[in-house]
Amino acid sequence: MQIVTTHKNTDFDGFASVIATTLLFPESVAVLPKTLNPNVKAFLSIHKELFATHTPGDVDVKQVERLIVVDTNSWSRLDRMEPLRARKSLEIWVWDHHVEKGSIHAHRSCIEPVGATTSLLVRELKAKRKILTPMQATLLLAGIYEDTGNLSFPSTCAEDAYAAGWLLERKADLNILSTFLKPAYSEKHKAILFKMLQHAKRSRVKGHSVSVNQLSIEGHVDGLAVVLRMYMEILNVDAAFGVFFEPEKNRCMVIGRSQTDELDVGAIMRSMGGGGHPRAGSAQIRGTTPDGVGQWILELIKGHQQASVQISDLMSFPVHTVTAATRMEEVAMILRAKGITGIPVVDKGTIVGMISRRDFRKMRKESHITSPVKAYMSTEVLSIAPSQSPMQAVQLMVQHDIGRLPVVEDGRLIGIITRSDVMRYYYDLLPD
Ligand SMILES: [Mn+2]
Repeated sequence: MQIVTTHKNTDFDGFASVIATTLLFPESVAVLPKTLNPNVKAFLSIHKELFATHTPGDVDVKQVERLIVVDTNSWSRLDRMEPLRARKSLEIWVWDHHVEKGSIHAHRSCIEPVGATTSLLVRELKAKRKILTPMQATLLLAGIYEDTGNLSFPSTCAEDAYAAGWLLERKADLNILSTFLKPAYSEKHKAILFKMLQHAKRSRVKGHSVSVNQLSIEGHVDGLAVVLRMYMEILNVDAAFGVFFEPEKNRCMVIGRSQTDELDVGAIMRSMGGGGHPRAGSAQIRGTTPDGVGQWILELIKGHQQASVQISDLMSFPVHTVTAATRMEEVAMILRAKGITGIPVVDKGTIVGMISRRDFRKMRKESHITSPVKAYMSTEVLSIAPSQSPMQAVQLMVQHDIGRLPVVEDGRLIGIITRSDVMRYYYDLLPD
């Protein structure tokens, strides 16, 4: 006999993974632990006939030749499977997304750090071109959505989104799903936020209002970023940091959020070994006290003030320029050779215009290619100062639908910043 089971207090990812396994290997008997999460229990009470499941009490463990374990890799999290542990002849397969080594030694395993175990099984169902009913697709999508916070937790991978897309194609029903999934902001989150607010402190660091909050939590809690965002908004501070201490693992999960570009949370988190972008970041720190981590954050904010990223750090220079008398054909050659889409027009170091690939469309006749730039350039030129922030550059580019901004200091052109420079800055720094 071949059985498939998952961890106690089964969540949707565990349950969906069990069902996905039975679709992949129809000879598998689905065995669910006695303890199920309340929302899974509610779902099962309505869909019982559609999903054939058994309890560990129903199966004769002696008959089991192959055990498939999904969404966990440790014996202690399984329900009544201990008798199988010592069996030499037992074959074990594992599908899981928790990459820390567990106590189950599998003969065959698929363990990858994706957002939900269900996504790994969906990948196989897809490869084997299995046919799913809308009901099955709905359950599998619930597994992915619950573990990834509707594909929004930082642990979400492309694999999860591919799997979700495939399940939606198979008519997964989002109305049913939202009835059973707990909201991203749950009772647990509410309790954490309440505790944080009880001992909330505000401090003023380098002109910014900042709140660093330390809290012990029991076990890993997903979606703490939602809590931190609410915390920041309620306290109305420029930046908020949550230091969530997990005593049994002796580690701190640090989450930071900022509402100002001058306080670059990503830079602070990178200094702590994590990652992020200017307005959001996180880090995991082991073997330090939460208070120590809090102190460290404040020190870093003090130190990072001068180092917050300015346009001068991102701009390119020297800048290629042309004069108002340069001929359009020459501009075309320069744009092509340099792989750029626009170029400032200068007169004795001062910008007098901007000529871009788009301006070539204004030419009516082929012979105009020999005309001077002056005839086609745009003379209303926006510029930015080297001390301004990347966000200010983005705002100007979006407002005026332009792809590049000359960087001007004391009336002198000192560099150029393009949309891709800014985007690279925002996206390259995002954590894995
Ligand atoms: Mn899971």
